[in-house]
Amino acid sequence: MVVQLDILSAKFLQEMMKTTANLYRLGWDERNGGNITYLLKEEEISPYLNLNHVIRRVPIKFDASELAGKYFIVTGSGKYFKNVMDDPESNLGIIRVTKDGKTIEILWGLEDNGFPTSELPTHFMGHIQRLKVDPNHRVIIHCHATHLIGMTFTHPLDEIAFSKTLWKMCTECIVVFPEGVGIIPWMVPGTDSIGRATAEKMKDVRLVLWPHHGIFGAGTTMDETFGLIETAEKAAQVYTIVCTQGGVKQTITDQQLHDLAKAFGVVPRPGVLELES
Ligand code: 2HA
Ligand code: ZN
Repeated sequence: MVVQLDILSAKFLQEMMKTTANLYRLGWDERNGGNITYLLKEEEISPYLNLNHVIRRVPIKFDASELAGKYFIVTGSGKYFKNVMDDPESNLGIIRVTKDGKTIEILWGLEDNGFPTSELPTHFMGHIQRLKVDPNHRVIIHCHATHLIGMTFTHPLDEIAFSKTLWKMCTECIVVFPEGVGIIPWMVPGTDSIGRATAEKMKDVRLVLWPHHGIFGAGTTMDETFGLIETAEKAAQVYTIVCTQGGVKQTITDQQLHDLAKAFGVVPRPGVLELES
């Protein structure tokens, strides 16, 4: 007899529960805002689930064949991050992409006929793109980070200018996201088009801003991806405070940002900083 362990004790499930709770606590995922997808290895899931037992099949509208056979734990469409901790089986799901990339198989969760996140096209297209850049990239988080959204009303939506402002607000920023942030135009969420536009940006960056909506972050682990968003959001919060205090009187200079990048062995996105003196 095969003994299956309690899936609620699985590290990946605990990470999903804690991260959704943190995002809610921080006020970045009101109501059903936000979504997370986390690429899992078969050997991470197999101690907990019979992988031959498909609960439900859900067709998808876009081609996910590049992710054929891959497993993800995802947040559910219309679900509230606030509720994940108390009822993970309804609010989260473990899914597998079929060989033809046209259907997903639900292996656990999404009880009461739930569906994966409405932003599945953006997440899947993002994973396809990030895996090409770095095969260890497994996590994509979307949230409604408050101060970053605020900045999309008050700051020019130019990637170079936006990245530079964020870098200058907190010393750590250039070290954490030396490639800067990507920004797409305002678009209707939940569509394949916004997925394609976001994934296109993800060729070069791990952070993509959706003006007047929120941010997407991609990374290798839940901690790293959450930390990436947290760092950018902190810089946006400092920017907000700086503006309300009357604006910048002094800041980190471009030369100091070059020095930081050198000290930490990162290469800043070309075109943001003035050339070294
Ligand atoms: O899941 O955040 O962008 C709700 C959203 C859509
Ligand atoms: Zn959203």
